[in-house]
Amino acid sequence: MLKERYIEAKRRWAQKQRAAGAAPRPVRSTDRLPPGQRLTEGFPVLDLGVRPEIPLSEWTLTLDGLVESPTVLSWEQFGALPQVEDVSDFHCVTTWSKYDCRWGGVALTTLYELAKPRPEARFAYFSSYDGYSTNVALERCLDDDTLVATSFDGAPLPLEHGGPARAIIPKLYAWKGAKFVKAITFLAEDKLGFWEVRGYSNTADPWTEDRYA
Ligand SMILES: Nc1nc2c(c(=O)[nH]1)N[C@H]1C(S)=C(S)[C@@H](COP(=O)(O)O)O[C@H]1N2
Ligand SMILES: [Mo]
Repeated sequence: MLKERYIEAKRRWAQKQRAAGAAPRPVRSTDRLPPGQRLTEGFPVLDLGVRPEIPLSEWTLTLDGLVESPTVLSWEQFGALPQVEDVSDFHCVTTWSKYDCRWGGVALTTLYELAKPRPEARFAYFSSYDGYSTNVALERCLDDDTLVATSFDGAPLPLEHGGPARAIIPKLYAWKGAKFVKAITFLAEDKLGFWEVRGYSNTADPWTEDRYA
């Protein structure tokens, strides 16, 4: 079932890329703002008060856990993977939303294909260089708009927004997107992340105001 979801995500991605070359993106619905959110024009920064500066020569992204091919990617290796761009809306649980964020990087489906999680793996646990972590069920994030992003608006992702690389999972509240991402661990059993152990919702759906557990 995950496999089908994964294939379907790749198919939609190809379709989206093709459409982007030929025609403008379709007009979105007007009820774009999830309940309880307000639109911001700026881009607030939320972190733990730590912004780890990792030289690119020392940066790595580890893909491990229940995978057939445990992988440690250098910055060069990461940059050599197929790169994609996706425009999405960003919803922070503290009630601000930002529209039309243009992220560039590597699709989670590409990393999934590389590491080859075993069928028992149903969760992803993201760990970051600042000690942050967050967890997501694969069926909720193995989609064509989930990226490990290294650019924002066509420029390298700034440190304050999680550079050099961060996860983006647009369909969920933004705390599910780990800034300064260091590892993605595929697990059979769910394991709560930094905010999830502190009372934030495990599922984090902005459309149902699924904010706190
Ligand atoms: N590593 C790390 N990732 C993180 C956080 C953090 O403190 N550390 N904060 C989360 C929260 S609560 C939000 S709302 C978004 C904020 O992203 P931004 O600072 O780019 O707006 O990052 C999420 N990812
Ligand atoms: Mo947040």
